[in-house]
Amino acid sequence: MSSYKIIFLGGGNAAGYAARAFVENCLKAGELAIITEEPYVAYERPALSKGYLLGEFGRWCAARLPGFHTCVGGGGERQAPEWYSEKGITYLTNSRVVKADLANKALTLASGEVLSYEKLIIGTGARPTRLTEFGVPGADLGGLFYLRDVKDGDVLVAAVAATKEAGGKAVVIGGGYIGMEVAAGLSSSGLSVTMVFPEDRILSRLLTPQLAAVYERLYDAKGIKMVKGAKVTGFDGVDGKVSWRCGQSLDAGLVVVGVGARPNVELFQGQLEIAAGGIKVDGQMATSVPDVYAVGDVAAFPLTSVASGEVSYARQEHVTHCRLSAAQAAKAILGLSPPPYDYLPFFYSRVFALSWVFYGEAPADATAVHFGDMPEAKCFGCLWLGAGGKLVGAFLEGGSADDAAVLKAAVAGRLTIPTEEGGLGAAAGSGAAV
Ligand code: NAD
Ligand code: ISD
Repeated sequence: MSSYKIIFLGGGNAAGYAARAFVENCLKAGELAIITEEPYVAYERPALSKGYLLGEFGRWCAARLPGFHTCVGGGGERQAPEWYSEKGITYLTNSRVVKADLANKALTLASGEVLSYEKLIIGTGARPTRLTEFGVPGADLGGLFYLRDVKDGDVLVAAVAATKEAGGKAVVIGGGYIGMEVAAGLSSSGLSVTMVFPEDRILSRLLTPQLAAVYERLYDAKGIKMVKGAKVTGFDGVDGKVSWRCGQSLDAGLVVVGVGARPNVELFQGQLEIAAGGIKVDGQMATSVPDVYAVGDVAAFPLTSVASGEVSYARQEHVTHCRLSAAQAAKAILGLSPPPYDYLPFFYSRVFALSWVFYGEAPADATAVHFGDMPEAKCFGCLWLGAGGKLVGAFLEGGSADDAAVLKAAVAGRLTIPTEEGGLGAAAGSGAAV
């Protein structure tokens, strides 16, 4: 049995950032092992739904490993496999953990090998929700693709190339982050894309109708069709193609599904407290079992609502949280007693030539105040004002890093914006863009 002072279970973004934090804080050679079922050391996952899909079409700028190993996305060193060996970190790739015995501090690999630890960090992430889980007929056919890891990305890039030879039609199911980014990627690769999603607008959990309209205009100009308010009701396979039904029946060479993600908690069921579908942790990322920590997509941590000030356990499926929570757990394990994890929700995306950031919350009952040159789709955004004119969320398309930093600080500082006559809130009430 091999023994380690610290084991990080999972090889996603968080693993690379935890390793970086351990090294920065004087980790000794031989103390850390990282276990992943993937064949690669940690990489910046956001690239997969953005630069990776530019594949054949834009090879000069397509993201490919080793180019996007962590921590290049967070402004750090590119940690290729040699980085880990130089630091004395054991990185077990192609290694699936099939049993986690937290009481005995032991992990069993699919090979039968057992590893023991003094401290464990769980960063098992999330997996795509499958349409088979909803019992959609034909959802298990070839021709349907999901996107979560490099293997998925490679399969998809190959399918894009094959589809271009065979009609060039693609369908994207889901109007969320994957749907929006993948549709742009497939379209940029030369495919004719139709998006199908149940909501009345793209990325409806964040974008106001006004913001969504700008992106929808762009997608329309790129030839991307949208079937809104609809769910696919089934698939039929014909000659390697997929025929999908949604009121009508249409053919496509390839279908990409992005209908959400589920946290990977199964190994720990009955052993750890669960909250919000994830592993419950405190402000040090410590779970309900001593010496076991959880970070990234799988962790449900105490999050203070910007709007209400209330604290509740929440998961955040975003790379910034992966990075910060991983560093937090590393510091806690090293006895550095970091202040309780204080996270401001953040999301960003890039589609075609556009690029946006969002800080805070976008509650339905807040007043949304739009600003900027939305018709030109250049620099514009939205502020969400809660009770008393308190700024609870801010969206910015096309601004500079300094602009984004100002908005972030304003949301983090719960800036109050006058809502009396002539103020921003009044402008919003009148429906004006300011
Ligand atoms: P999502 O939650 O963003 O979007 C899911 C979409 O699928 C929604 O439009 C939803 O209504 C739709 N949907 C749900 N069930 C459906 C069904 N039965 N039929 C048709 N549509 C259905 O999830 P996602 O886009 O799949 O993203 C997965 C994960 O990856 C998330 O954690 C996301 O945060 C992350 N991600 C983030 C970014 C980013 O932050 N820029 C980019 C890519 C992925
Ligand atoms: O920013 C992102 C992005 O593009 C993702 O895929 O965050 C997600 C992470 O992978 C989820 O942690």
